Amino acid sequence: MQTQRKIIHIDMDAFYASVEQRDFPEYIGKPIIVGGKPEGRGGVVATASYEARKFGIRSAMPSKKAQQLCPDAIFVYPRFTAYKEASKKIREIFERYTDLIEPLSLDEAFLDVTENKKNITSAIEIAKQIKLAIKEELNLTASAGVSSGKFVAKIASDMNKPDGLTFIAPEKIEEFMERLPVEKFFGVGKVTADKMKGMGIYKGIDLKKMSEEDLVQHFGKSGRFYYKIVRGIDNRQVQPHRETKSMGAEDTFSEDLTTVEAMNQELDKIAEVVVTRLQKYNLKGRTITLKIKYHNFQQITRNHSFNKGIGDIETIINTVKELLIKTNLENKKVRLLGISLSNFGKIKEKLSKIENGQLKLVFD
Ligand code: TTP
Ligand code: MG
Repeated sequence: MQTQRKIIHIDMDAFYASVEQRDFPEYIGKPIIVGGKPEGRGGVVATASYEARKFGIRSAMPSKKAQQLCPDAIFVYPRFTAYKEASKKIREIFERYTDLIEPLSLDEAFLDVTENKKNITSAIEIAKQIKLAIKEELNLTASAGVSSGKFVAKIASDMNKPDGLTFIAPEKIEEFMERLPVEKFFGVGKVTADKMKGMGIYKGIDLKKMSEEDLVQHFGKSGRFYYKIVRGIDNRQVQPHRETKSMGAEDTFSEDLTTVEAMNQELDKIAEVVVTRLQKYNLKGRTITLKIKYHNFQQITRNHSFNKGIGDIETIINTVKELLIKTNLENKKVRLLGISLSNFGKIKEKLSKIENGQLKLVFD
């Protein structure tokens, strides 16, 4: 019999904002917004302290809007060097327990502690110790999710934030998934969640009623994944050496698109999702790729490369729309559109180059 895996997902609480509050005690207890300033053309919120979140402020929101919601909020520019330093120290704490660590961004990682360097049998105990070490040594708090698969561990870490520790026992996973609202499914963006709701799918239990073929027909490859995950099947390994090669989003439509206007509208929505993801992982890509799947399942991709990293929504939207118009759209019915960025290169530490109140990431 295969032993039940023990997976921990750790995610730091209000990461950038917490580092700022730690390093500048005058910010403690105050609504802090890390990101671009609201003046001028205006930047966006990278993250906000929990005090600021009470006003409805969220990541990726325009800073101008955040200021309207909370006029007393204090805006601070990101200090990536400090976040990288904290991220490195968190990793050193993880390494006391296991080398099977898969970082997803500066502030989150999966750990496989089925076998661990301290021979501790309880993954909950390890999660407790890691949280304590982060608090004592770094003066920061983290939330942890513990389960037997990556998907549920990741959802669990978000359930009792901040400073949470949530364990979902393997025998409870299926029931947990049945009750889970679709928008909480990791990887299901707002667009897909809305589409699911339009089909009467609100929770895992509704997804479970669909056949695998139906799910694939409506959601493409992801459909197969949903079919498995809702049944608690998640054997994906913790991959310590995974590198992000491309990042994007795509959507399969409930009705095929036949006009350029409709396609452009969908591209606007998909681009928004892509940009939010890029921001979260601090990435800019030199290559933008448009994927089109026609109603007969024939698929094409078109791409365009730049000599610098791209992460802004305008360039992405303009590029994919140009790529789209250059394809032959005559009598074509489109069932899926996707946008991805790749060719990330190394992000230089020169991150404080500020133009028009917005922070720019610079590539080597
Ligand atoms: P998150 O873990 O998503 O957010 P968080 O740590 O600030 O808050 P939470 O307690 O809910 O986990 O992202 C980690 C960091 O990544 C965040 O502190 C700032 C950055 N980030 C962006 O720059 N842009 C984004 O859109 C998001 C979501 C995050
Ligand atoms: Mg976090």
